Amino acid sequence: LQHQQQQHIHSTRGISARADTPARSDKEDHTILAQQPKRTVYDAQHTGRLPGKIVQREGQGSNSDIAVNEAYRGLGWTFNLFKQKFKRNSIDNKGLALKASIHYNQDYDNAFWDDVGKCVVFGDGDGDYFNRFTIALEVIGHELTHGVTGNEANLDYNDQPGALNESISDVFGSLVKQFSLNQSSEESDWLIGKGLFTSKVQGQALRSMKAPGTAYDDPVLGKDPQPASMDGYVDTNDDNGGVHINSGIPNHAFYLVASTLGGYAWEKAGLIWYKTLTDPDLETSANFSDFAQLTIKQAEALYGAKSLEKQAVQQAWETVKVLG
Ligand code: ASN
Ligand code: ZN
Repeated sequence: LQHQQQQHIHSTRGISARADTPARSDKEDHTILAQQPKRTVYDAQHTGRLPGKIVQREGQGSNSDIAVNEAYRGLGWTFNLFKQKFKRNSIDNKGLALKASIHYNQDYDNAFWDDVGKCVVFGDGDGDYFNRFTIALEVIGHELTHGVTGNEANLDYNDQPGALNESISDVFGSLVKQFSLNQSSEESDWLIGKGLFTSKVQGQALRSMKAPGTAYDDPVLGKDPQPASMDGYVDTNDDNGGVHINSGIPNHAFYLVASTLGGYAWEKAGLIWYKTLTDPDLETSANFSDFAQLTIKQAEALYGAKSLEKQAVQQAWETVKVLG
């Protein structure tokens, strides 16, 4: 893991705490610093049997299979974002060992979180339209975040709560990528699944948080169906009620907050979303409006009732027409 620098300042001049941060005890600092990922990568060897054969353990050197290295690295960056920016110790906040399985099935055009095996699973793609799914770091972050959501709000995987569940995975997936590249909101492409399509596809990614509905437009795959506001909300029985479609709406709200506030998206927008995800008031059946109200509550708790941060959150949900 390359990105080990800490926001942790022990002053040599005898000044113990920074003015903008509440002092943490040395014991708490030590507990967080000591947390390390425990990663294992498995190879399903083009079968549907999970997790498969162990091909990489924590601390082992690099592997000759690029998918092994991509998966291992993705587990590490996801662990580090949650640890360093949100003080979360792995998926369950109790140091869960991270497992990834690659080469799942044949020509498999997807990746998923296996909640029974507590493992992220990646297909190789068909090679015709889709490349291997480990190619996009934000996809690895997306799938692992399904594990986090399952341990927290556990949002129902259909209709609006399902689209929120999907959106939260896109939000933290994108943050993992931005964190790995040390990118600000302005520098980020806000794409999910960049590099997954082969060159024959007319499209740059699976989804765009910045411009939902514009990620691809291909003669065979069709057009990106995502709306950017409630005006385009898609009522459908497909895809568990359009969970990967209507997620464009909360995705765009997050993008608007992050780009209004500027700088690193994990610092403010990400923290507000993380506090909301872990808020006991976020129910499994929450709809967009419920979630929006809680983000405003968390922005106020973090930054104050009259803060620019709270105003940005309120405005974003109004722009996407979730709030009136
Ligand atoms: N890649 C998808 C997701 O994480 C997998 C699925 O829909 N089951 O949402
Ligand atoms: Zn998902």
